Amino acid sequence: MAEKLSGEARARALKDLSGWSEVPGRDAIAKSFRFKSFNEAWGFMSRVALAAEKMDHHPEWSNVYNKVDVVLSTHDAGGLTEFDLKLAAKMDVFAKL
Ligand code: H2B
Repeated sequence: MAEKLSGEARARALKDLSGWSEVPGRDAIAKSFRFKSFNEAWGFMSRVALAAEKMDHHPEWSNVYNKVDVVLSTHDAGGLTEFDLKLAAKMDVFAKL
């Protein structure tokens, strides 16, 4: 099972991600993605869904029209792990497509 990130490794990893912030009161990160339309938001979600299934690591998210709010945390570990950082980085790439 993935280890929870802590200390310096955690701080360094968070610094490398842009637009993600720590969730108050929870060992998790969040980002709100905005697109031009529902169609683009859904395209993003479809790409993320395929990557998440492949990784067996899934986002907590909600969608309203062109906005997708995402929270990432590793439930099995009870906090932030390498998997969350990998999925966050993929999401950032997909959001720019
Ligand atoms: N996603 C996330 N975000 N955290 C997990 O701990 C997790 C997951 N565990 N997706 C996976 C599925 C696990 O429940 C299955 C059984 O592999």
